[in-house]
Amino acid sequence: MAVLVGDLAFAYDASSLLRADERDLSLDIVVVDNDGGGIFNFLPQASSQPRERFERLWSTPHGSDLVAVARAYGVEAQPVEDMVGLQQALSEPEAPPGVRVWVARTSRGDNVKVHERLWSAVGAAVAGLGE
Ligand SMILES: Cc1ncc(C[n+]2csc(CCOP(=O)(O)OP(=O)(O)O)c2C)c(N)n1
Repeated sequence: MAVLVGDLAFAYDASSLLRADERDLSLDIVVVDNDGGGIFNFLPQASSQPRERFERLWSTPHGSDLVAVARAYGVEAQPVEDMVGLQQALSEPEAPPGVRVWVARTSRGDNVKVHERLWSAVGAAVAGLGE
């Protein structure tokens, strides 16, 4: 089984990894690490407030190495180098049981731009339906 979580959610509950190896678990935890709450970059505050204020009050970047955090709890952890490598690791049939953490570094700003492109494409496609 695999779960996908944001970096803040992971950081809040990281202590749940303690002694995870003693549980009968086969779990891959994929962390999208954009150094803070990326969801808030979609709010008007992201552009209406000075960057420093927005980062302090909304994004709350942790600045932590989450691979090191997971390893400190005794869990196997690796940075994600690319999507192909992650897909192969998650579909590995011979993977030993246990908990593994995969940390994918992303950018909150780039994420908003990707969504804006998708919204434009969807809007254009939907507008084309009426023709
Ligand atoms: C227990 C709890 N605390 C705080 C919040 C408020 N909250 C909603 S989204 C969010 C940020 C989540 O950040 P992250 O897990 O990094 O995911 P991302 O937004 O980057 O996808 C917070 C703090 C919440 N929903 N639940």
